[in-house]
Amino acid sequence: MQRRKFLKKSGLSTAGILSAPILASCKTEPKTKNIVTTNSTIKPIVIATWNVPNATAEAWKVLEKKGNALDAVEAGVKMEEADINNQSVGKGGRPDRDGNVTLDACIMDQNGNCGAVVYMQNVTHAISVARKVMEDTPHVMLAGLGAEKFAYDKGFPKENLLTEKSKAEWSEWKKESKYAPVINIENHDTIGMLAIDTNGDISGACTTSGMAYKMAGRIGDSPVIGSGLFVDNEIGGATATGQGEEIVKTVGSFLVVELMRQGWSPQKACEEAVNRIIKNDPNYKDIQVGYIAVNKKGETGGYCIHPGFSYRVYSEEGHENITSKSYL
Ligand code: SD4
Repeated sequence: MQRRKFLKKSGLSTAGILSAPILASCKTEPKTKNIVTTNSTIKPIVIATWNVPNATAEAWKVLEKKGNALDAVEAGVKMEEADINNQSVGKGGRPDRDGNVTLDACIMDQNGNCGAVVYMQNVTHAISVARKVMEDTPHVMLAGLGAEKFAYDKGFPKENLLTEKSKAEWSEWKKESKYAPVINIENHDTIGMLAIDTNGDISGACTTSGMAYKMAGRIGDSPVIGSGLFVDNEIGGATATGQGEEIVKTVGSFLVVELMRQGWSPQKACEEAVNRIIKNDPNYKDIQVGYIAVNKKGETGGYCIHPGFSYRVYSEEGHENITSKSYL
């Protein structure tokens, strides 16, 4: 698989969400609703962006013991944060252009509570700090030094997140210093995860070190509730990977969930969210964005611009990596 295609910055204008004319123009607008009112159909499930078998297996361990979806997604994505071979998340992540590894993460539970950290350095488990923000503060989002100090206050250890491998690659990159994000840079990238537990409750988590060699201070979609992740326990959840700027401009994960609220399947909702990006950006061939979604019935979907994206599903029916359909 070709993993290294260079991207360009795009001039996407801000896209409106859920405006009546746009929805009215959608030929596949469905007639049915996805809201489930009984628990007879509840089947636990976990899905995650990219082929991350260790992460989904860890989340499943929580679900099969009848643990809750929030604990499952936290435990799942922590596997990737701790894996120094995953250079897009947590420890071992690629740095910004100044050589600093800065992490973004958010988490959302079945009650609509959420927490996030952005631009946080020196702490591996950004997702757990985000959860602490959600549970132990009156706020939703902490940034930079404030997030880091909060993490230490909560007992998280200070660690050097820049591995020799990522440092060496950065030193090489500095020779030309050309910011050119790479499509499908690995087969495991930013991890977004959604789970439904045995009570039928849905939670989600999303964590990343962001785009490699980004400007200092840059924040993508991943820690932004509604962009990188959104959960509505009545409807379902969605999460994203890829070029965050495009996802933020279309409030992508919120859009997917709102489309499911109107009866769209997770698959069709992900497709429409990608279509919104494509419609507004003539340079769409130069960017990658992928969405995954699950609805309250446990149906899943995924869609992306470029081939090469996949998502991992773990349920009672098995554990598999699904190649996402793509626009191109
Ligand atoms: C970001 N969405 O920071 C993340 C990066 C990513 O594939 O997903 N890369 O924009």
